[in-house]
Amino acid sequence: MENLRIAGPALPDMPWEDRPAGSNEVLWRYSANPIIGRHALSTSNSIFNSAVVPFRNGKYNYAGVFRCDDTNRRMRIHVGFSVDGLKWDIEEADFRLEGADPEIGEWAYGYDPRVAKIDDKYYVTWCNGYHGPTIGIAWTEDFRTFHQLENAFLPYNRNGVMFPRKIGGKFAMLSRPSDTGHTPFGDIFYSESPDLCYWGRHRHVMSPAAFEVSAWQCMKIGAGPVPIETSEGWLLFYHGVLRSCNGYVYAFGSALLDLEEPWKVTARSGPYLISPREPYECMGDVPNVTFPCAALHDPATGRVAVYYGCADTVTGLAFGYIPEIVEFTKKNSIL
Ligand code: BMA
Repeated sequence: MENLRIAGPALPDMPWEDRPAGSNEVLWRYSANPIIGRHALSTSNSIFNSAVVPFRNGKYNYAGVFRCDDTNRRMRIHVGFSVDGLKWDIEEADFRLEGADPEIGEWAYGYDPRVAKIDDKYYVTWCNGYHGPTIGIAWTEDFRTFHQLENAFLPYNRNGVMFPRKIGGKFAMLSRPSDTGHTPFGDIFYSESPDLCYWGRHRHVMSPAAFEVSAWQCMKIGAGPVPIETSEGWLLFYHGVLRSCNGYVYAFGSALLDLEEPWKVTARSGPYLISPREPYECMGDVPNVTFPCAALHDPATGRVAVYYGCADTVTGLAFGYIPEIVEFTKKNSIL
């Protein structure tokens, strides 16, 4: 993968730690995980499944939207800023949405946010409560004012993840139709929109894998961070779920999607990249969950830092090289 081209702005100072000596892992965990503890706010029960982007604002170089469940166990989204992408100043008050049609603007709950920068705006998508979970969308330019748009889909839907540029002249999003509960099924679909109000031309992307082929992703799958554009296709990190005798286990792996027709999957990893193993991934409010929602990357060095929720309680970080991950995905593809 020496000649792999990677899109995106330069990020030479992104969070990073070299692969530990003797490790042959494609993605390795940060030695100081978790980077955000459950009690970072005075009211928080847990902070996880959260999204960050490069964003300059005074002394800060990064901004993010964080899933903070409070001690009523209400699911809320809070804004945070960081100098180095590791230590985060998360605001005590949850984020405020403006401008929505009052019929959909009434807040019920929100969780598992993602952020995509498209042109000069940052688009937040999240699982938004509206007679059940669906995909909410809001845009911001300053991480202060968030302008809420129409929900993208009918309930029930989760894991709405936008692409970082228009495709075929349209906004594009991956999502995972689901149910009102702890959905025991789930495929990833692709939808497009000319105006961020009406979404259509829905296309199937991929289903769970056969148990005999890749068990960690045999029950349901869902898109993770905003896909990364490379000359080998969109690099997508996605989570997969296995039902064990002790409940659901959430791991994540990688896939490559066609650049202009992203519902066409060109490679998909059989082995996982990260599966719950460390105490902070295996112990918490929901044991055995590693759930990626964001990635920072630097095109010149190929470095990527993946932010993932751990056991629905805290936030962790894992590092890798995009060319190696692309090669791993192709070499171990189950297609
Ligand atoms: C999913 C979502 C995620 C969560 C996961 C494991 O359905 O609710 O937020 O991390 O379950 O509990």
